[in-house]
Amino acid sequence: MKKKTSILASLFAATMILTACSDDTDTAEKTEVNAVPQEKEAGALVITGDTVTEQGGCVLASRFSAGDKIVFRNNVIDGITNEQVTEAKVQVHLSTGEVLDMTYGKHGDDNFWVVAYPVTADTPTGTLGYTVKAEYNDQTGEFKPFNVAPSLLTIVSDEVLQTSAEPEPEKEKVDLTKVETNQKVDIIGKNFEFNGPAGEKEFYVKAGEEVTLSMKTEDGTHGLFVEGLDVKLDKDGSVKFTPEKAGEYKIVCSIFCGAGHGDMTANLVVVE
Ligand SMILES: [Cu+2]
Repeated sequence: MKKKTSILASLFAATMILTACSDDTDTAEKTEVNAVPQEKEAGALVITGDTVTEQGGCVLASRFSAGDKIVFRNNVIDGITNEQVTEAKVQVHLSTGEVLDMTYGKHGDDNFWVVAYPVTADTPTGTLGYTVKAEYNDQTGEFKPFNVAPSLLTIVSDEVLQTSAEPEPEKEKVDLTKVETNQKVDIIGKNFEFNGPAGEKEFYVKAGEEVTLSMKTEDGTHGLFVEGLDVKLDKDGSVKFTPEKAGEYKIVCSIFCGAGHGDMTANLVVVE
C-alpha cells in the first residue's frame, strides 16, 4: 500500500510539471524538471526528467507521430555536491539502438540537459523505450521511465493523432511584381515570435542584391536561421548575404527556447 502511495505522488508531481513551462512570465517560479526521481546512491548521479513535444511547445507528452519531435529534458545532479552537473557525458539510449547526445543549456528560465529526436514516417510505431545515462568523473547515473504504458513513449501513426484541427486560412495572394522590397531586414525576437519593427512577418527582398539581416532579442534566448539559404545568426547582430534565387524562405528559431519555440517563424520572400 505504501508503494502505491508513492507512485501516485510521483504521478501527481509529473502533472505539476506542466506549470513549469510558463517561462514567458517574469514571475515564473524556477521549477526544476523533476518528474520521476530515481533512487539515489552515495556518489551516484541522480537523473530526473521528462519528455515534451516540440510541436505543442513545452507540453508534457508521451505520444508522438511523424513530423513531431520528442524533446528529452533532464537534470543530472551530482550525488556528492547535489549540484547540477554541467559538463558530463549525457546520452539518451533508445530502444531502436540509437544514441543521442544531450547538451546542457539555458531554456526559458531553467538550465538543463536537452536533446530533440525527430519522429519521421520511418520511425516504427509502438512503444519507444529509452534510458538516459550520464557519466561524470567516476560517477554514473541512469534514468528509466516507469515501465507502465502511460509512462512510456509511444509512436503512433498520423491517423491516430489526427484531430479536428482547423484548416489553415489561405494566405492572401501578394502580387510579387508590385511588392515593395527592402534589402535591410530587421527582426525582433521575443518569446515566442519573430517580427519586424511594424509587427510584420513577411520580409521582401530583391534577388541578386545584398541583404543585411539583423536580429535583436527583446526577451528569451533565440537564434535565427533562414532555411534553404544557410544563413544564420546565433545571437544578436547582423549578417550580409546575397540571395540568388527567388522564392519563399522560412525563418525559424535555431535555439530551443521553450514553449512556443516552434511558433517562432517568419518568411523571407526573395523576388526577381
Ligand atoms: Cu526561440
